[in-house]
Amino acid sequence: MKTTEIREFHTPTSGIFFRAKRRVLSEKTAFQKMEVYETTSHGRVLLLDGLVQTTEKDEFFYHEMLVHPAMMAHPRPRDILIIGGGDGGALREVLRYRIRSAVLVEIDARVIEVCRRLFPGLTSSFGDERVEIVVDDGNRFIRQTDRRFDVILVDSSDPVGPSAVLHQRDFYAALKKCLRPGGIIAAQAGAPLFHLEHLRKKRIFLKKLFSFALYYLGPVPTYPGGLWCYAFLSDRVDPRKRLRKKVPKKLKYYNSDVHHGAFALPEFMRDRRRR
Ligand code: AG3
Repeated sequence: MKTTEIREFHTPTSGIFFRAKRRVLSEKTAFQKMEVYETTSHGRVLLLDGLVQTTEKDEFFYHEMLVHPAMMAHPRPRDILIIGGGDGGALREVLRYRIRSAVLVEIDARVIEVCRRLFPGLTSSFGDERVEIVVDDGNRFIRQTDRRFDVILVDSSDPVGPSAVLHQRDFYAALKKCLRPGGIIAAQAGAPLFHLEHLRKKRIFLKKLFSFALYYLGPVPTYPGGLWCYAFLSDRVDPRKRLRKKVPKKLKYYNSDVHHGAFALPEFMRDRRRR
């Protein structure tokens, strides 16, 4: 059988590879290069600019951990904003709650169109009546909207390319203005093994912006280093407190023990500048 090899380099000399059965799609959108491959081991794999964004096999590790800590810590999340996340995975998790509305702001309409066709397990929620899809630059959207949200999720890619701004101080300062009192932001923050310096700097500005600015961790087997970092940001809610709600049914990764364990940081990631 003819196969194609896909590789993502995590450093100049290491990375991850898949031997794909076939290439399902490869195109240059207005923003980035998008590829989808069919593999035996991981199902369909989506890459943007050569970086693995999602695989059908392990997407739940990431999407559940991006969404549930914030949704569970908030006493009553009603209106939700997702920045990025055009593959629909985060939205699917948000819709497990009794929310009023979810706005998804994705910069690249092609990501949405392609994922709708090729990743039905992720995008089934796009048709839900509570959902509004906006094709726009998230960084622009948050500066011009007067809507306010209870939970904001930042499902960006790495701090290079179109996602770079979504990792900067200015963006978080503007995002904070879109929160209702008591609101929570959860944002993917990168690979502790490879982005430690970036994470350290980011923690400094996040702590100045929010009373609670905490990193938490979860594995994502196909992402660089295998261990992924997320930021939990709020002025009111401490996610380490006991959860007061029932965890949605049928999750594959997240539960309340995982929630609390995720906020325990290994030695190399501890904040030595405790306030
Ligand atoms: N967002 C985070 C992707 C980061 C992957 N980085 C990498 N492979 N170097 C994923 C979007 C999924 N909804």
